Amino acid sequence: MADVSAKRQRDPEATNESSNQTKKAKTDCETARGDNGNGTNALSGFQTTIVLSDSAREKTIFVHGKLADQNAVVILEKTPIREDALAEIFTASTLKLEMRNDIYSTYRLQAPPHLNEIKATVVCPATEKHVNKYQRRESFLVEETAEDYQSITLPYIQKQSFSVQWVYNILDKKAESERIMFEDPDPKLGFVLLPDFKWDQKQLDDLYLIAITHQKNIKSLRDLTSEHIPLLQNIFQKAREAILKRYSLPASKLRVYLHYQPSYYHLHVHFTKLGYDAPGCGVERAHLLADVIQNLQADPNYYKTRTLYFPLRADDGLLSQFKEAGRL
Ligand code: DD3
Repeated sequence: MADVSAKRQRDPEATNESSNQTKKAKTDCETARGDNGNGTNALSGFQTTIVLSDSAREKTIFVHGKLADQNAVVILEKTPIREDALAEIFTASTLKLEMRNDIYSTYRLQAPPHLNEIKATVVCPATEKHVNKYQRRESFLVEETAEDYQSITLPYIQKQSFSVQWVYNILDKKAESERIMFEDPDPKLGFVLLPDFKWDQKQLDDLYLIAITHQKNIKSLRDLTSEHIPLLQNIFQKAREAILKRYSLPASKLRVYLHYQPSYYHLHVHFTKLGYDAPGCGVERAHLLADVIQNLQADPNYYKTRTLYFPLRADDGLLSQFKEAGRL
């Protein structure tokens, strides 16, 4: 951790993911990617610095460390037990009795390795922002008027120039092209629909897809006006159709929404399964796409003029900007 903040002091651009330094570092991490096929693996050289957060309930752990001399964040998550694996779990596992009492007994069950996977997500090289993001922090609700957006938020996000290179890689088929589930290539109304990182696609319970617009100049909800209604309706309709076709999930089982603030400033829409308590689906951050469309129909400048509320983490640079402006 200490070296991350030290790096920042020396190099104010250290959080800019598209900096040359980061580009060079990427190749070092690249060699650490994938299975080496000789018993070692991409993560065998990972040196843990600190556990950023963990959750027994969510069965996750977020770890900061070094991978090939670069800062890295590794996220480990136990995957849900699938119904279609049950037969094999019951027949092919070994059981160790822990205790027996009356009609109750508990065991430690060791499932066959292929049914006992842990999903691992690696961010390397990780910026200070990535490291901060996964640290448990208090958050604060911010009230952002239209003027606050112009004088505080917009200058902040422009100055940060958050890299959305990974989004462009998806749109340009330079990454994840085989994961694309549906695409409407229209430059104005089009989008790409694909599984979010958070979803391993093994079970529908935690279905999480994102629709990323081909238009590159829409940063967030705040940029939307009535002129974007056709785009939003197109995404709403075609993505739900594609999800029905592919996963047999009807619109009545889907939560379709935008985040404000988003985690990246390129317009995208979240599709999660109703009943899955997806991170960021709470009222303080999620705006239902159906509501967004209706609000724009009622008032073309709804999102340009309304006061919007959202939570910011204690370590978020934008929060400091709101504090400095005396808005918190
Ligand atoms: C991200 C928000 C961003 C760490 C992590 C995720 N879905 C992504 C790159 C490719 C993707 C995503 C930033 C980054 Cl774990 C830092 O998300 C992604 N590809 N959410 C997909 N399909």
